[in-house]
Amino acid sequence: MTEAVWEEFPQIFKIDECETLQSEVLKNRTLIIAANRAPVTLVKNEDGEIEFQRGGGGLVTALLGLARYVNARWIGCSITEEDRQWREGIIPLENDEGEILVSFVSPDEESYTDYYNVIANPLLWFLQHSMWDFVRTPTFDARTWKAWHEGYVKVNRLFAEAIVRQIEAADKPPLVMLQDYHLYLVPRFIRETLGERKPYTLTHFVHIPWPGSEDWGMVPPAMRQAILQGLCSNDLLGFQTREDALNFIRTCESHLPDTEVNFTKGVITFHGHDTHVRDFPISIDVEALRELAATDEVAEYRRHFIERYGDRKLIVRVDRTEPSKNIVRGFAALNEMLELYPEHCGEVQFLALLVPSRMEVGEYQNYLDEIMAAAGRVNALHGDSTWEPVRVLVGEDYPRAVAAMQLYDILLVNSIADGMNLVAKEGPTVNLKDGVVILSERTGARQQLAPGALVISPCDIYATAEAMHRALIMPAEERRKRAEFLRRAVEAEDISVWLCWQLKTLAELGL
Ligand code: GDG
Repeated sequence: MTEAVWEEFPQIFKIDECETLQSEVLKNRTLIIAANRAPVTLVKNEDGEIEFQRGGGGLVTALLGLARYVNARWIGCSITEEDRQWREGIIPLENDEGEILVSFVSPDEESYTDYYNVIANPLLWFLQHSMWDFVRTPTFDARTWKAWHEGYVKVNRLFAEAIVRQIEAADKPPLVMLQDYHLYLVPRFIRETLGERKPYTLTHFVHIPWPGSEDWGMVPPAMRQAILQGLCSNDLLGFQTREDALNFIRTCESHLPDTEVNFTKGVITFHGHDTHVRDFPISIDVEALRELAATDEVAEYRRHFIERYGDRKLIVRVDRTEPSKNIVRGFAALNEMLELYPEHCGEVQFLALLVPSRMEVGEYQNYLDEIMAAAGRVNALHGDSTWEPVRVLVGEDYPRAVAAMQLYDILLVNSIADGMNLVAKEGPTVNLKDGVVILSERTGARQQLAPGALVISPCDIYATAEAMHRALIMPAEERRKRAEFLRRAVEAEDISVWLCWQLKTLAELGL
């Protein structure tokens, strides 16, 4: 890594430039955000009063931040019975950030299950994370087609109807910002209903990878074309990386008849409508994360970790228990590293902080079992009465995850495929030890972080083991430079930049 490489990270947008952009672009608009999840869920407290619970994460924070500049609405699926009954209302935001109108779409339970647990996850998620095993999966049987029509299509229609209502009620030209793979059909349904009756702009951001057109070739044409036509009804379509954007254009060229594509300009023309395709790498809220990292709660976890593992080198991973995160191969790599370099036995501690995910889906239940078995195997092979090489902590506890990220010597991010992977950006932002990041080349994060990380191919257990060893013996100066590169790269492009690029692109394209 040369000095010159990390001079290439100027601050892309200054904070005030970002604020001007947001207020300029949004001042004459109505903003409508739609995502599977609303930014809040409602629950009844012990006294029977309704309370709002705000969703975590940078995306909610960044999008809610827009409510300072504009009349904003957010449409999401109801989760609780209270959401369902409440249906719609204004929610005040913290710290004078304005207020937002939240509306819940409430499909019946069976439609929701078909939409979410049969089509979106696992079918689309598995396809887009290259997790199909074509000899056995996927199969599109009568059950799948029922789930498509009576689940995915139906729920997408409900979203479109709710958005159309908001567009029709809006007093300024609406900007609709759709999020992710749950809502691929929504843009087309909106256009079919509204036509040119009112001016509005549709944007859609896909948070997960977009695989090559051959993979989409395994999806039956009716389903595949509905998805592509849906997405080609947007004005601006965003992906995490340039490669995802190019894959999308190629997929349309191969599988959407009557389409014109322009790779250089990033434009797809379908039935006379232009969709501009770009990459907007998402990021984290650096300031908010650092504030959390400075709390007593995180400090308490940090003290606990230091007390327990302080004399060992820490290899940390933080993930949902999700097959695409490649957790089992991560343990196999530790095993291989301990076999190749036994001098690290007793000297390292692998800490896996895992958040249970989609436990209602069979593949995910099995994967958790595989994770526990793989960890147990490494412990049985290499551990003794004084040392257990792998510790798996299962549960949701973000402050604990942040404390672990502050203390890693190595952060392992070895996803089979990952839209971005925010942990790879959070780690270097809070880490206190010039820790090394081992990063899968199939994460979106590698587009910005590759020069500072040790980049590996996710199925290459040997290379991952070698990278662990290299990180463990890396001279302090190289660790410092790499860690600084990563920190600066994330600071230069945090979550506000993700939003600003989208707004700037809309302004430049006159949308
Ligand atoms: C999808 C895409 C893309 C960790 N432990 C807890 C907890 N976390 C936080 C992490 C991180 C977030 O959850 C997970 O984000 P990732 O990006 O790593 O992964 P996905 O959940 O798969 O996210 C991904 C992202 O969308 C954004 O576009 O980057 O590629 O798959 O911030 O630190 N959060 C809570 N409790 C924990 O215990 N609440």
